[in-house]
Amino acid sequence: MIEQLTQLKEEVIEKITATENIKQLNEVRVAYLGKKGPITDLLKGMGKLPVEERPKMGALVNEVRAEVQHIHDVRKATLEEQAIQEQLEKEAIDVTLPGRPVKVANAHPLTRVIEEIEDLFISMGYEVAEGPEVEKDYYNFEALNLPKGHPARDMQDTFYISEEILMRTHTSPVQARTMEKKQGASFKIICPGKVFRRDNDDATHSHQFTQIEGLVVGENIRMSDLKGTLDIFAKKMFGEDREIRLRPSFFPFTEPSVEMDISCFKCGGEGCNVCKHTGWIEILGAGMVHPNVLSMAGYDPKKVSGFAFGMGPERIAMLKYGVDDIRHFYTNDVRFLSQFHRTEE
Ligand code: 2NL
Repeated sequence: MIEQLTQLKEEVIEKITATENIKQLNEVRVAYLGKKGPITDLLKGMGKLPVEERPKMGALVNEVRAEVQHIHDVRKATLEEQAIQEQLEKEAIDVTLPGRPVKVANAHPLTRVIEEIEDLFISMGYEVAEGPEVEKDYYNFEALNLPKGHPARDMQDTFYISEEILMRTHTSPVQARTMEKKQGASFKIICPGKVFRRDNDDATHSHQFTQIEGLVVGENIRMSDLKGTLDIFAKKMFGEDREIRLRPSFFPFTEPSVEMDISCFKCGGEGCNVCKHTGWIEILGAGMVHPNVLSMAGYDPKKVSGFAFGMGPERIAMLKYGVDDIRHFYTNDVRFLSQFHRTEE
């Protein structure tokens, strides 16, 4: 029986050592150490032994069982550790691999142009002013030296809400409101926003578009201040080697009025398709604030003066990015907009 026990011990140790996973080990444990296993059988069979041999034999069987149990426990710990390691290896993330590029949404090209212009003027001490898109006839026309019946009112076909309320046709009413609010104090503002005109949409016209106007009011504001400011603007937006040119023009709210051209940023003035072979590109309108506009807002035109300018961000963006149809800005076609996206690495 001792021999049988020794053989059984060797057999079960061999089986335990050969197991490759917890499942196999469990099977061996049930088969050898379980209630129906050979060790239990041995204990049960002790009844056949002479009485004096039973305690010795019982102790021996228990010793073997304890030893086998210990070897089982050690194997179990080893296999469990091995399983954890395998799982960790399987789930390991290689943080040194390059990441997948993520498309990052960008501002709309018009917003970008507007913010670029805002930033430039903010750096020169201007404040950004905003106002209502649904406006009073008074601020849109009257306060800007365009009384009822003025021929220039026909120049802008207007969406009227009622006789006195309309969709603003330019951002100038924001400036008229600001002048009124400042009560004679000097200031520098830039006014971006949506404007509306009754127009048939085509490649260069839209019934809704954007505008940025600037206004500086104070003592001794001169034409040379306007010219210097516009020169900085032209160089920062279109390149340091830009030159500007002022041509006489007319606006009801400025006197004198000018149109500003920049030397062509594509050909440098030689003549090309962008500047239509003139060497110059028209960018904006400007002028010295009309004395009537100043006095209507409560300023004394004998003591203060001002300059103003206005431009269309659509036109600036079309020139800067080579866009050939203004409608691209409003249709939200991702094939157009994604060209202004950056891909972050
Ligand atoms: C253009 C020309 C311009 C102004 C806008 C203005 C506003 C006030 C007083 C005087 Cl409150 N002027 N604005 C002046 C000259 C030109 O815009 O071509 N815009 C697209």
